[in-house]
Parts: sequence; C-alpha cells; structure tokens
Amino acid sequence: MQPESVVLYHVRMPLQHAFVTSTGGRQERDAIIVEVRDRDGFIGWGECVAGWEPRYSEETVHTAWSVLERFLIPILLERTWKHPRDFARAVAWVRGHPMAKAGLEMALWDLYGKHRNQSLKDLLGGVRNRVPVGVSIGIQPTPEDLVKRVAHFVEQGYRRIKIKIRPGRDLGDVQAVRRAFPDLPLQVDANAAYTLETARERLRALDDYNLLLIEQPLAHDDLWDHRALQRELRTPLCLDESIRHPRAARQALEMGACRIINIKQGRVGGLSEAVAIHDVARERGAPVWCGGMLETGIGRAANLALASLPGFTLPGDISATERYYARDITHQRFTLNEDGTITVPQGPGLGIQVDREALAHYTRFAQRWP
Ligand code: OSB
Ligand code: MG
Repeated sequence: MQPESVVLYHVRMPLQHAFVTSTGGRQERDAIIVEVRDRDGFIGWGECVAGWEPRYSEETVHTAWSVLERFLIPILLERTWKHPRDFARAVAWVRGHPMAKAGLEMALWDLYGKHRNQSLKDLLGGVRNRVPVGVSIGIQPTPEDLVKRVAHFVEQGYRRIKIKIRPGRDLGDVQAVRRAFPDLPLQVDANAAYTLETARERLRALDDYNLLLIEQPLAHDDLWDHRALQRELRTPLCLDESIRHPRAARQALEMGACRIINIKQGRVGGLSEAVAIHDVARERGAPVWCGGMLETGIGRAANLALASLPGFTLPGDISATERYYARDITHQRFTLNEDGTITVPQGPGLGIQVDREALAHYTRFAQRWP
C-alpha cells in the first residue's frame, strides 16, 4: 500500500440521548474521521475516537489532530506499507496519543482488506459472523427513569445492560434495576469515580446484586488499589481506562487488579495492539469484551470485527446505529438481530461505505495532506 493523500474531518454529531457518566455529560459527540487514498486508487477509512474534552483520557480532537498532522501523517506518507502492523511499529516511538495512532491505523486496515479482498474480521482472525451485544446506559435523572431506559433496551432484545454509576448514584440505581429485572445480565461502570476508601464504603454492597462485573471503579491510571479492592469483592473487577497496552494487561491479570478486560482499539493505539491484549488475556484464561466510544458506523464496523475474535466471550458495548444516531455517516445502519447479536460486516476491509453527504453535513473542519 502506498498512501498518497490523507484527509481529516472533524465531525460533531448529535446523539439520540445525552450520554452522562461520572465525568460529565454530552448531547453531541465529536470525532476525527480519517480518509487515506493510495496510489492504486483505493480509499481507506478510519475513526479517531478522541472527544471534545479530555475527560475519558488526556486526548482530545485537537491534541489528536496536532499529532496526526505533525508526526503520524508524515510517517504514513513517506513509504509503502506491507501490513498495518508495520505502521503500528513505525509510530511506536511517538509516546502516548493512542487514539490518534488508532484512527490512522484503522484506515490502513481498511485499505489492506480492500487490496486483499478480505474482511477485517478474517484479517484479524475472527471466528464469529455475529457477536452478542449489550447497551451502555448513561446516568439518568432518577432511578425510575433509569428503569424505563433499561426496560426499553431489554424489550429490544439486548443481551446485557451496563449502567453508569457515580458516588451517590450507585447502590440505589442497581437496586431499582435489579428489583425490576431480577435475572438480567447487568454490569456497572464508574469511570474512575471512586477512591479506595469510597469504593470500600459504597461498592462492597454491590456484591449482593449478582453483577457480571464492576468496571473501572478507581483512578484511570491505577492498578495497585484495584488489586486491593478486588481482594475484598466477590464480583469481578474489569479494567477499561487503566489498560493502555499489553504490558498493563499482563500486569493487571498477574497481580489480580481485575479478572476481566474491556478492550477498546482507540484507547490502546489501534487494532494491532487490541489483538495483542486479547492474546495476553486469552493465554491467562481471562475473558475480554469490546468496549465502545459511541462510534460512527466506521468505528462500529471495526469494533464488530474485533469482537469476533475467540477471546471476546462477554457481550460488547456495540449497539445498533439507532441507539446512537438518527443519521450516521455510513450507508449501512447496524441493527440488532433477534438473538441479541449484531452481524459482523463481510465486505472487504471494514465492509462499509461512507455517506459523503452525511459526512459533509457533520463536518466542522477538514484538511488534506499533502
Ligand atoms: O467508559 O466505556 C466507557 C463512552 C465514552 C467514554 C467512555 C465509555 C463510553 C461507553 C459507551 O460506555 C459505550 C458505547 O459506545 O456504546
Ligand atoms: Mg468504561
């Protein structure tokens, strides 16, 4: 593959529902869409999941744009690439900025698949054509509102529900949902809102509610305190923010900081690294599942392919398009199958077509290199 030009699009898309977590809420979602054109006339698409504000991690649309422009795009354009993994290796010296790297790497995977006429699922070693999925529900105004939202998605057929929690909106919310749905596969995500002390006070009580897991209760960069907390809980801890590379995954599992890992290709620097973390967990018998960042159809296609790998044994945060966007930027709209799965795209690369009219509609700023 010989990339010839790159276009970045900063998009802002209205969400169907405000998404509120312990770190704040948003009514819209920002992202950078990446378009790479190569000498053979193929086009590869990628999605950089950095958001508007540095709440989930340090990265934002603007830090990612800057690193892409100054460092990553020049590296991409300077040579030919046999495999997307070679690009991941070539940018490894750039410290941090995993979402920026992942957005560009995704476009290379799409190109690679189109050259070889193979789907991303097959390229990554996927083993399933449909993947079980769940919904991640933001903090609602009241627990009663939450129960209504949960009921709505349960009726649609989702396999499990994840609810966001924060100190003060934890036990009561879980109790309300459990009362209404005693057997529902249910998990919670705190997005790093607790300290070891507040977690001991408030989260130990959750052990009695048969949760699948508690996601990222403590600080975004912590492993050690999670280890202490996990020793005091029966419910498995799952790490999201804290797992940024395969080494952190290995260490977290070795020390017992968690028993389950949420894998997001953006958080870990791309699909190559995401597969490496999957392999680390699989060697140790730890389940993984595919997290989400409210992706457009582009990133959603990548997540579905990733979630088709054999170690992804828990339902992913990969919901139907209509749960996120009234109008998406891909022609494909992903829908929920009757068995609570979403079908993995089968076409070459990501297997999606971009709706250029919709992309232009949501674009706030675009730039082309060279
Ligand atoms: O912590 O998993 C998270 C969205 C943005 C930032 C962080 C998280 C999330 C989600 C959304 O939970 C999951 C989805 O894309 O459906
Ligand atoms: Mg999370």
